[in-house]
Amino acid sequence: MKPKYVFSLVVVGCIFISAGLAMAFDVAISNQAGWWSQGAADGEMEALKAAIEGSVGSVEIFASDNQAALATWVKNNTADGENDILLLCGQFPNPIYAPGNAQADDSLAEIFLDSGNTILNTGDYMFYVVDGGGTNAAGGLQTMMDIAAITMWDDNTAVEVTSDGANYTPTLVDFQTDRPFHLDELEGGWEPELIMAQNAAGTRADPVVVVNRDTGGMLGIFYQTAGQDDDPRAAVISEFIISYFRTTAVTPASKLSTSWGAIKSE
Ligand SMILES: [Ca+2]
Ligand SMILES: [Ca+2]
Ligand SMILES: [Ca+2]
Repeated sequence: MKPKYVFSLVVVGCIFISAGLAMAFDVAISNQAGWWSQGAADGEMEALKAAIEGSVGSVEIFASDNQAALATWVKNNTADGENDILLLCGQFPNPIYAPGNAQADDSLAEIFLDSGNTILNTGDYMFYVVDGGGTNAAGGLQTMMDIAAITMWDDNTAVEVTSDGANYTPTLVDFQTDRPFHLDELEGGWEPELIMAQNAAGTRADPVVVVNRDTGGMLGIFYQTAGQDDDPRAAVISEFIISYFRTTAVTPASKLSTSWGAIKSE
């Protein structure tokens, strides 16, 4: 083969790889804030959107008065063959999960999760609060994960950044989380996927992403803290999505062609 054709193939291959990395998944953000101010959530989520645009297939923000459209997004992205991300800001929108845990297994949110998609949360206890009240309480997480006793208690739990956290989310520093994932309460197919910061005993973590090995569904929490508007949510969550999630969690076909150095130098 003539050298110029080889060069052309390399160029086409690189374009294909770039397109594959950029288009592998979509992101929806529900910016209805719980345990931090709506103003801070509006600003941080706009910053997050700007940071990941171009690195993901699409990113859309849904406000609290637009949750019917969010439900449509969830339906459309449930079984499309992509591991898509739904990011919540501390409240669980009622059109995708009936308040009070009335849908034990057939909510739009759980079907989305169990179809191999990802739900992330920042702010209040994951899945606990709906429309300003603790209507779901601890049962929200328990019902979504099908783990009867899992909780997210323990105010002021000190967590230290792990080597993975330093690598994938360089903005993250040691802090105190108020609603950590309890790694020692994971059951069934659930196990840690990426621990970015954890307590000394390794039993509590935030930020962390856990995966269900049976379904491929992932849950992740970032800064489940009380009233801390200044936590660098947009920076850390965007670093996670652009680094770890985009290159490893969704396992694009081009994974073997992708080096960490190449990603970081983009
Ligand atoms: Ca999608
Ligand atoms: Ca999907
Ligand atoms: Ca369930």
